[in-house]
Amino acid sequence: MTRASDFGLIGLAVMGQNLVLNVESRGFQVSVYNRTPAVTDEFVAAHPGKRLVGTPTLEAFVQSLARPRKLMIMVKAGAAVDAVIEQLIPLLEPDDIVIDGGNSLYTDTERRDAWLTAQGLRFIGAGVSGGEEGARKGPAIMPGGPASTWGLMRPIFEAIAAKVDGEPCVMHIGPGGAGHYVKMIHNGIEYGDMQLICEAYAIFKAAGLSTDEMAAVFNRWNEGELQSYLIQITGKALEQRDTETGQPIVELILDQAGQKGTGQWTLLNAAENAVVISTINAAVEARVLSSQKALRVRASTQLQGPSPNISGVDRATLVNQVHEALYASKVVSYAQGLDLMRTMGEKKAWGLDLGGIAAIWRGGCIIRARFLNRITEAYRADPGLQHLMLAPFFVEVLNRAQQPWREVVALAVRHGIAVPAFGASLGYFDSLRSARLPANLLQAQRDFFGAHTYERVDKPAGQWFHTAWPEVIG
Ligand code: 2AM
Repeated sequence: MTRASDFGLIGLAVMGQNLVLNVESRGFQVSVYNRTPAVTDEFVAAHPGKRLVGTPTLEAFVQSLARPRKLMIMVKAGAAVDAVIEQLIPLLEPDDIVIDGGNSLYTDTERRDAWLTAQGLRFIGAGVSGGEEGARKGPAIMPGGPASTWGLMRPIFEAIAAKVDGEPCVMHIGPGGAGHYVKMIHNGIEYGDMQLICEAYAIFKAAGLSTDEMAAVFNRWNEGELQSYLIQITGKALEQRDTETGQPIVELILDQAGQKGTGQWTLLNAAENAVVISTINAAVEARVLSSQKALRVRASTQLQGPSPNISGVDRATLVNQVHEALYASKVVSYAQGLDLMRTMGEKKAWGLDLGGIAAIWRGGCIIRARFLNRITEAYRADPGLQHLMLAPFFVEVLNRAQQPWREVVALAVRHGIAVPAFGASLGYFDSLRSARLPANLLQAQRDFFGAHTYERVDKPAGQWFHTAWPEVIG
């Protein structure tokens, strides 16, 4: 070993390996360690001539790093992260920086932050998005932790992050668990985007479009307002043929979706904070129902509905209407995710820069999309923006889209095509724009059975009333 390494990484699974290669490719020397030493040896041997230092023990790993040490843990989220930290603590020195780059739950990150801070160390919980390819070529990075680490980590983070218009897709998100929290919201939004696209596909399928015709639609959409990585890969996925049968591969894939939990975490957090994220909610639940295939097959023979065939509709009109439904629903979904981030950011005093967060999501990550620029602009124009759906640009989009959006949801409902996320988004839109909701009757019910009292529209706010409701027997 010639000199101390600039950076170290623990955990050489594919994400870890790709991140190491990314960091190294930017001119840094990287030490690597893996619990199973053979993996380290193989990895280093597979990349001759690179500035990689393979270390057989955690002690040797720590000793190989320049101080203050900057080391990233890329092991399975959960107990493994704690196990590694436990082993690291006695080996590290004050001010060393430990980064957890895995998909950790933000409350775990908060706990680890307090734990390492108490040891005189510095902890960064960094959300890293972009999958294996992003890790290698440039992910979006959402680091949370003490501000004192940002200046030290910035050169490495900015060097390895994706770039959009020359700007690196990384910023210091906030203290404590803020980084992993924002990554969690990113994933929730990703669930929403994916489900909305699937609902568009379901409608096209009911209209009789072939997968090639659908691919052409998504490819065209990817040139416009909906341009995004997920629209792009949808077009490509629909074009793909099975090598064995020659059939569109999508039609051969079992309709049973998996999930790793970040969507459910988002839902739990929204419930805790009384924030409505109905689109993301619908998306998570759609995955749950999809996974209950046997139950659905049984129900399909017993529960009746209309034929999902809508092949009689005018295709060009339908495609335009679905475009609007998808765009508007997507706006609602992002607005809800941002609402949750704003609420939590304020509660935790994280000082989240929502416009900045939208900007770093433009590259590297799964939800990267052109329209994120519009979100950034909305927050730049009005940093105190209460709700994305009230930003002038999005008001216009939603007002333009609302009629075709309704047509799509109505058509789907009439023909028994399940569109839970389109429907949830439209329901939210209509609730939000209702100056008066039927909650007056709800308040009457609450007062009726529980004497919960109510305010009146014709009396000043803060005055509470109770009615002597008639007695109900039986
Ligand atoms: P391994 O090669 O020794 O299994 C993904 O599982 C990565 O996390 C792998 O690099 C794996 O190392 C590592 N990993 C999982 N659990 C771990 C633990 N408890 N301690 C250290 N590394 C762990």
